[in-house]
Formats: sequence, C-alpha cells, structure tokens
Amino acid sequence: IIILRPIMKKYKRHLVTAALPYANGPVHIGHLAGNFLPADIYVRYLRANNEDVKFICGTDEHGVPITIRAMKEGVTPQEIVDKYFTIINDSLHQMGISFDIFSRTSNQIHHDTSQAFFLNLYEKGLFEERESAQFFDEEKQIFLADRYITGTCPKCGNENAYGDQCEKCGSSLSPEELINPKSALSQSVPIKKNTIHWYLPLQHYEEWLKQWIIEDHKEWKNNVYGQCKSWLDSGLHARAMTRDSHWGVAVPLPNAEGKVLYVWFDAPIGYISATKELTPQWSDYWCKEDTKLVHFLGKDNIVFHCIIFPAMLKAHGGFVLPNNVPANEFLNIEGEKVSTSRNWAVWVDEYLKDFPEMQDSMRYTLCANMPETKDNDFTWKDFQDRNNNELVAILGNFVNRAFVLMHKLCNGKVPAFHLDQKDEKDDALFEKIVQTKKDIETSIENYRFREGLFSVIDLARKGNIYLQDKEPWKKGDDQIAIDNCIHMCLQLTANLAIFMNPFLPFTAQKLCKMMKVVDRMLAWEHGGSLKLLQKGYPLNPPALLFRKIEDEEIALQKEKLSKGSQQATSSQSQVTPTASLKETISFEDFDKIDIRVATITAAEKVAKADKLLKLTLDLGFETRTVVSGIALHYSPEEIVGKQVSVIANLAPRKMKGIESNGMILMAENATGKLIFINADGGAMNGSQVK
Ligand code: B3M
Ligand code: ZN
Repeated sequence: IIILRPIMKKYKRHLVTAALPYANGPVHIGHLAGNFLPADIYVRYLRANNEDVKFICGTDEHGVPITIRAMKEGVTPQEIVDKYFTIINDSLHQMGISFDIFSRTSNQIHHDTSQAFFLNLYEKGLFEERESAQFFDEEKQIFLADRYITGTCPKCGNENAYGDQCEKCGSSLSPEELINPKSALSQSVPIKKNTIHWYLPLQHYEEWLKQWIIEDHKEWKNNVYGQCKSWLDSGLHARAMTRDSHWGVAVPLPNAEGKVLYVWFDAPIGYISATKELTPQWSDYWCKEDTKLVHFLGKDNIVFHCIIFPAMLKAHGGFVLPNNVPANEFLNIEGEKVSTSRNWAVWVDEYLKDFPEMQDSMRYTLCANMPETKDNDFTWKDFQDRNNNELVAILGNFVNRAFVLMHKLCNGKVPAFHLDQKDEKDDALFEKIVQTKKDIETSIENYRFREGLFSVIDLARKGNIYLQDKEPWKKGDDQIAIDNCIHMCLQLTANLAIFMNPFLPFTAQKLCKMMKVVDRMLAWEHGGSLKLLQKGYPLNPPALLFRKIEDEEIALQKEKLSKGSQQATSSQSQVTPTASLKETISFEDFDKIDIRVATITAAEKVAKADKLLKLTLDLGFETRTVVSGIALHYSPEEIVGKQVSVIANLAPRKMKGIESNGMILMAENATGKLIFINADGGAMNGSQVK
C-alpha cells in the first residue's frame, strides 16, 4: 500500500520518537541502523518540508539491566546511568541524530508524569491487584527479579542459568524451573514470599486493539503488522505493571514500599515527560488529534509500542495514538548477531574516534543496508566499498568535476544557461531531477529509507553520465556549450544537496559552504528547481567531500572486532566466575561432602536433551549412573576411560527420566569449554578427594 503524500498538511504537527536506549552501556551501529538513523532521516525530511515536528528521545534508566550492571561493577545504578547517559548522548549527537530533546527517565519530571499516569488508571479501578509468591532473598531482604536468580538449567545442565533465560542453550525459563535456585546477590537459597502487584488486564483491550491495528492499520509494515497479529491471535493476558525493586519510579500508593513501576510501563511514558520538558505546548503534540505520532524502534520493542503502550494510552484517555510504528529488524555484524556480552559490536563512540569527520560514510552504509524488512548485515569490507565506490567515485567525483571545470572554464562563477541552445540531454537531466524529488518523497513518507538513498546516488550517477556525454573540456571555444553544461551540473549539485540532506547532513553542509549558500537553500520546496544558483555567482573551490578508506584501516577494524570478542569471552570465563564467590563455610560443612575419583566406563547421549550425557562411573567400590550437561563439549566416545572427580554423596536426582547419582566436577577454560580437572592418572577409583 503506497501512501501518497500523507505528510503534507493533513497533520498540523508531528511527534517522532526513537526507542529510549538502556543507559547500561554504549550504543552500537545496530542501534543506529535499527532505530535512530531512520528516525533522524524522517525528521530531517519533515523539517526540510517546514513541518512542525518534535523529535523525542532519551535514556531508559530503570529496570533490571541497569541494576545488574551496577552489581557487576560494584557501583550504584545512578552512577551507571550517569556514565552511560553522557556517552550515549554524545555519540548520537556526533552522528547527527538531531533530537529536539534527549532526556532521561531518572529525571523528576518523568517520575512525576509516570506516577500521575499510574494513578489515573488506578483511580479508575483499571488495575487488578494480585498477590503472588515470588522468590525472596532473606539475607538481602529483597525480592529477586528473575535475572537475579541463578541455578541449573533443566534443559542443558548449565549451572549458571538465570531465572529468565539460560544463556548456554538459549532456553527461556521461569525461576520455578531452575534446579537448586540461588540468589545471585547472596548465593543463599531464596524462599517464596507473597507480594502484591498491580496488573493491567490487557485482554480487556483486545477487541479494541484488533480493530485499531488489524482493521485500521493495514498499512503498517508487514513485520510489525504480522507480529501484532500473532500476539492478538494468541490472546492477551493481564500483565504486572509493578515490580519489587528499589531502583525505578516508586509506585505512588501508601502500601507500596519497595515497589516500582515495571520499566516497560514507565519507559514509554518517557516520551511524554520528555516532551513536557521540551515545551510548555507539550499537550498540543500529545493530546490533539491533528498530531501525527510515529514511533521508531527495533523489532524487539514492537509489542510494547503497539500493544501495551497503546492500551495504556487508551485506558488513560486524552492522548493521541501512534499513526505508525515502522520498526526495523536487526543488523548483524560480519554475519553474526550483535552481542554486547561477547563485545561483538561496532561501538559508535569508537567508530567516531577511528573515523573522525566520517559520520556520513557510516550513515550512508547503514542506510544502504538498513534492516527495514529483514535482518541485514554490516561488514567492514562493504563499508569500504560503499565509501570508495559510491560516495567517493560517484557523488564526490561528480561534484568535484563540476567545480573544477567551473573554475577552469567559467572563471569560478555560475555560467549563464543559453535557453536557445538547450538540448534533449538537458531536458532529460531536468526530468530526472524532478522525478528523483518525487521518488524520494514517496520513499521517505512510506518509511523506505534505503530506496530513498538509492534515488540520491542514482541521480549523481546520471550527473556523471551527463558530464561524460557533454565533454565540456573538449569544447574549446564553444563557450555556450560549456556554459550550458556547467550550469546544469551546478544546479544538479544544489539539488543533490537538498535531496541528500535528510540522509547525509554533514555532506549537505559541506556543499552549502562550497556553493556559498545558506541552509535555507536546503528547504525541500527548492528541490527540482534549476534556478538555485544565479548566473555570475562566484562559488568556492571544491572541498573534499569524502576520502578513500584504505585496506589497512579495514583490516585493523576486523582484527579489533575479533580480538575484542576473544578478550570478552575469555575474561568472562577466565577471571571471575559468572556468580560471585560463595559465602564462607565451616570445615564441618565442607567435610560433609564426599568427593571420590571414578573412571567413566560408558557414556551415551540422552534422548531429547542435546546437552546431556548419561555416564557410567566405576568408583571402585561400586558402579554409578550420573547424568551430566557436557554433551556440547564432549562426545561419548572421547570420554570413556577418563578419570573424574565426582560428588558421591549427593542426593539422587531425576533428569529426563534418568536417576542421576552424583555430579562430576568440571571447570571452564579460556574459551568457555568444560575441562576435566583431574590429575592425570595414578589415583585409584574410589579414593577420596580431600
Ligand atoms: N530501553 C529497550 C531497548 O533499549 C527499551 C526501549 C524503551 S522505549 C520506551 O531495546
Ligand atoms: Zn540451558
């Protein structure tokens, strides 16, 4: 479905948001490609069309990711968010992401706005108050979020699985499924304790959401529409909108000590509180039907922006709803998923240090590979090729030739255009300029930014062909032919500046300086004109728009990426165990454990458990069966005959229907592979390990 020119004047004002990045680490180029860059292109285009637009963002400073990082670094959550707010804000600003405000959800205005929003729903009786038993750490006297509970994964035996997910086998878990659950804070065994939370019954909004999305927004991108439809088809359920935590927006109720708003309840309200911070006229943008609200985000945030936040807005009443949510898919790096824990990412702040003044080379590459409908890939080789073969060789080359020839053949001034000598090549180029403007309008207004960018570079390609056909350097004293050609090329350059401006703002500014024109020339309405530069007007000499990127630079980046990932992986497995040191125990406690040497006499895979092996152990005095989560690391054949240490007096436990009598002891090497820790050979089966 192509929307034709919906932007123009159907809406009095525009509100554009980009998903609020968690302030628990720097941003990477995947965040740019998935969220910030498409939003910025769209907003710059709106501003060029003289539309009233507010571009809203800021850091998301609550939630478990922040407190986990603080715990790992031994600092307070406030110190974490203060550090990363600055890093993220600086990085995005330097990349030309032109927010009208970049706020933060730890600001008081956000706490006040979120609490008022919660009370509005509470006082209408829209929450269901429910009591449930949650895991509680008696030592630390706090309820444990799923991520704060560790234990053995029931699927793969990983002993460092989390209450919400096992990072080894990727299974999503609930704390109840963990074997031997422990508190990640104190290592103590948590108890179950009743706690009250306030649930929003999303099912009450299901019919309305079906109408609003499935019927009224068929124009949404397939990846968004499809995800919403499957959520709605599977039926909505009540969802807790509060949590037990001391970090976040306090629940504004008398009996709610130690409870905060669920981060996904308060974060989207951050768009509203940031707008309040930005302008006293905030309610024009959020409460008037002639506002067009568009949310930009990555696909993992779709359900929160299309289902939960709209349900909240509907429940509250008086707010506009998103007109569109053009979510992007994910950007992979060198063929692999971005992983912050494995440091498999290209960090924006590092890119800016390694490639100063080359923001548009990255903006161009990320837009050309934007994951608009499916996951896409960034490679450093492609970055080099696009910069060298497209920006330098097509766009930069055309502009440079036009300016050099103007200075050489037209005394450094814009030559006149002799209408009586106009030919079909001139007409064709003019038509291409006018058509390109229309194409880019349709592309951007339908959130197809790659397509829009390709129209810009294609126009520059046509400029090179026109110049090559006209060959003004061969026209000798035919000054009229020279003038007409150079005149067209300079008008084309001015149009290219207008058309590229939403995508490549830094390059558009360089062109304005070269043409000695003010920013106002970049207004979209001027695009398609051949009267942008007046005859006789002196222009500056050409400046370098882009520089070539050398092979060595790319080799360095690829080495940095793989080395950074190896260090991250090894440091995780080498220096500190994923859980902090356990509490001190008495010798008596230790003495209760009976560890024996045994030899593996048989091993086989366990059906439907690709991580488990069933082992037969010879303990000298008896033969035992033990189930162990080492199938990812060893095949049955390669471990028969190995000596292991086994906890021989552990209570038996059933795993996948097999009774496991004991546990073998393994450690991890630098690459995270499980290794046997026995002294090689000599020990007798059954001898005690002390
Ligand atoms: N911080 C999740 C994320 O960074 C969340 C977005 C909030 S937008 C209101 O992907
Ligand atoms: Zn697992």
